[in-house]
Amino acid sequence: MRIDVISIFPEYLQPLKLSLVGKAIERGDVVLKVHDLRDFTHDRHRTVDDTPFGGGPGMVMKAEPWGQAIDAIRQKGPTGVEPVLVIPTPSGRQFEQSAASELADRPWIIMACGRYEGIDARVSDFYSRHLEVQELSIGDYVLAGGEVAALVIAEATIRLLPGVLGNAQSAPDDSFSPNRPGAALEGPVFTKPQVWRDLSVPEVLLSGDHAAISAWRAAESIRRTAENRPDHT
Ligand code: JEK
Repeated sequence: MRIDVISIFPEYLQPLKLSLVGKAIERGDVVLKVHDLRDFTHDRHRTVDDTPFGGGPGMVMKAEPWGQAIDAIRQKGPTGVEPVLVIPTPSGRQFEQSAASELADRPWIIMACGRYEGIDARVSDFYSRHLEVQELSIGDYVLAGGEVAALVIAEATIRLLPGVLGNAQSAPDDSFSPNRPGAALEGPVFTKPQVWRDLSVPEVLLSGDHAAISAWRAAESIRRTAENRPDHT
């Protein structure tokens, strides 16, 4: 999979070089290119923003640098495959596990990370005529820009790629997982030592009684879901 990220803060995407995602990049399972939007401006001040038509607070990202950047990246990219253009925005469709699964099947993703009050709407409108464009929101809170959302979307997607998760309880199981939206939440987990400070691991987990363990985990799962996600019960 190839991922191109465009941002005025390319350093923001550095965490993708770490851990599981970083290893996927090292192996070549993911080719990640991060681009500085300002490299696609042509004026002395490398301007990327301007005042909003119709008035209102803040600044809006100009369409022109985005068009230059996306066109250049599309031209240089692999031939015969079309990218999906992902635009993180607070007004996007909720990003869910199902969207990560669908993105994981795509050969090429371009992510456009806005700042200020967002990107001139004509960028999304224009590329919608040529590509699949997905405007996505990672949740109901307001970030200062699209970079953190791009990190979230990239990590959730890349961990689903074949071979990226080392262990056997890996990504395909997520579709059956208690953590999928709409299902019960996962219960608590424990490891050694058996007693830490004054706290013991629940006795049932040491019993070797697999039916009892399953029943206990199911009950914990239901209890937590009612407590933390009453909307899922
Ligand atoms: C991309 C710029 C900052 C901040 C205007 C919006 C209602 C008006 C833009 N889940 C998510 N939260 N935030 C983002 C996100 C934020 C972004 C950009 C994504 C580009 N910003 C910004 C305020 C506003 N307000 C909320 C009141 C617009 C995001 C995702 N994905």
